[in-house]
Amino acid sequence: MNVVVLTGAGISAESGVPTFRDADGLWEGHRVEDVATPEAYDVRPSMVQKFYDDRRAALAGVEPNPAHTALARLEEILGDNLLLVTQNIDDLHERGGSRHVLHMHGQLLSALCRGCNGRSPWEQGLSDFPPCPRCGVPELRPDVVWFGEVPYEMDRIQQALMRTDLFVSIGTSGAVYPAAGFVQMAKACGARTLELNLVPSEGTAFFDEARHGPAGELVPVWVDEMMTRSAL
Ligand code: BV8
Ligand code: ZN
Repeated sequence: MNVVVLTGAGISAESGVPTFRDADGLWEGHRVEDVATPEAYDVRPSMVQKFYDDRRAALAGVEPNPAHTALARLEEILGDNLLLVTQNIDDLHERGGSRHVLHMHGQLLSALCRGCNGRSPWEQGLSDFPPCPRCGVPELRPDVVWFGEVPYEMDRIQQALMRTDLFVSIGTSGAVYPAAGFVQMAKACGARTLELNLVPSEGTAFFDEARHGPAGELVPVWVDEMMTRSAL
């Protein structure tokens, strides 16, 4: 059985990582949509760098929760038949044991060089504009996909959605495209669709089944159900 799982900020909420819609999506009084853009970075690079430096530093203080570790158990069983796509830029799926995670919106622990376009693992701050480890140019930006930029590995995601048997969306509001459109793509190609979210998302009507509650409770229960199904 082929399964595609899409996760959003809600899966990390119980780990203490604030979601975008908490406090109605504000960070230090700025709307996230106004900070997470190339324009904001061009006009006020230090403000945008600080937004990501703060979030990168906060990773040290959070731990994966049972939803992350349950998905790692599912990967043990399904192997390559599971594609885990996350919109999150934290490393909680990896720290929860998942070995193959597709970060369609990039990740905090990576830096992208505007000089050579190279990407390098990065744990420190970027506000002091350190030299790129690959080309030496001091042009490192957060390796995240901003509004108006193209998400990573869209071809691979679309290929997987077209042939999957099951599409499961966990902890996402369905507010941002193209991720919010994945359920329709999967459904159009014959997949069953399941939403696991605290409350009905904006796209909840597209799902065959929706369960509402905290991911830390819903995801382990769902993974246990998957384990007992012989059809895996
Ligand atoms: C693109 C990285 C072209 C950076 C992010 C008008 C109409 C439609 C679309 C557009 C439009 N104008 C512009 C667009 C396109 C735009 C877009 O969709 N804008 C929105 C605002 C309308 N999209 C883009 O620009 C994208 N690029 O379109 O390029 C293209 C298209 C297709 C193919 C090729 C090219 C790029 C968007 C990426 C932006 N970067 N993140 C960073 O992190 O700082 S977006 C960011 O917000 C997240 O990554 C995520 O994707 C998004 C939404 O966040 P969620 O993860 O859903 O979190 P949210 O807080 O919203 O919801 C949390 C949910 O969890 C809630 O439902 C809550 O109930 C639930 N929850 C809470 N606690 C729990 C829980 N669930 C379970 N358990 C809990 N405990
Ligand atoms: Zn470089």
